[in-house]
Amino acid sequence: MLTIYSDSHRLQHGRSELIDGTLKPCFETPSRADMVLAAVRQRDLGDVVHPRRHGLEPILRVHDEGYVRFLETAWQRWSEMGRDYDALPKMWQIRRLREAVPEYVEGQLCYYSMDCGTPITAGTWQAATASVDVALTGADRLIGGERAAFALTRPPGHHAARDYCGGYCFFNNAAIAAQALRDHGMHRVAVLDVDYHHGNGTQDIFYHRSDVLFLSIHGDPRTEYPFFLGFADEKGDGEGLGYNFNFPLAAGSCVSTWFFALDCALEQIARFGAEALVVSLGVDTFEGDPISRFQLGTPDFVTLGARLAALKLPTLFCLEGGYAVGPIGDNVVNVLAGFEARS
Ligand code: SP5
Ligand code: ZN
Repeated sequence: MLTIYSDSHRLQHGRSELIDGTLKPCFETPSRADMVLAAVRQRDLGDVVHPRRHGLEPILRVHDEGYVRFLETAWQRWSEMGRDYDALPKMWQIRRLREAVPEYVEGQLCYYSMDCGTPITAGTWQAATASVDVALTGADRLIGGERAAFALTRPPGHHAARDYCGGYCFFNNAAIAAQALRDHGMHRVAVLDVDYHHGNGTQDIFYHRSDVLFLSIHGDPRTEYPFFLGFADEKGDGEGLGYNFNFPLAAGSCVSTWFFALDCALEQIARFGAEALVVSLGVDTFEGDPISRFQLGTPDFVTLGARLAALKLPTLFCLEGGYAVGPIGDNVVNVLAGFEARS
């Protein structure tokens, strides 16, 4: 399988995130992508190519222009105030506060953020746009007739919605790629999110649409991040009613429970008649993940890949979470190798 990768991911290197009440070193680090790339090479998954630049147009098909311009200028405006440390929000536009977009950069940072774990740094814009290019180059390959591609996207994307960042995500790589597939003639696209955390951004983006099916298997938001979305009764709205499926599982759920939910999701994808599949591939479902609570073992990821291959669809994998840095490479490549073995 072809891998698309850019060194620019390194430019996103935040210092800290707010977790359990304290500022801790970011879990989402450059070493994650380095480890995945090393495993891709070591296990001979296939060629590794650089992304092609796609510009802002495909991003603006999915994201709000004000939000995009904010990300483009945020670091410069923040650093012009003499600040040389990461930009993190400290307040949110919660209920009954003014809804207008603030003018001041710090107000905008608060307005356009979902959490205090997604630092904007000097290189965020470059890294986030390169990550989108990685996903879009993968989509190009599918459009060109390839069976599958692996977009080694970092920073990840599935928590980023139309007009906010969060959960280490700035642009929703998988959603932008799915939209690109739609714009290039694929009529029905399914996005399956297997990251431990609900893909709130992707759900938000496609919630009113029937041409992109969204499905997510994740830790139950009653106890797990992102808390405010990802419940089973969220089924889509308007035209999109019946095209959104959430499979929240209790934290600590066992492997067979997880695979049962996967089978339910795959059945829906087959029923939908998808012409292509985008997989939001987080491996924070791993038993050793430091911030998550499912129990998949490294060999289980081979099974996941094999089950995905059984759909017989053109498939684009976009990397999302996974914070057990040592095993992340094997876990990710196991999915891709399991897929290839059954293709
Ligand atoms: C892409 C992705 O996987 N983003 C995840 C963002 C999660 N951020 C908040 C995690 C909170 C975890 N709390 C448990 C801490 C264990 N001490
Ligand atoms: Zn995650």
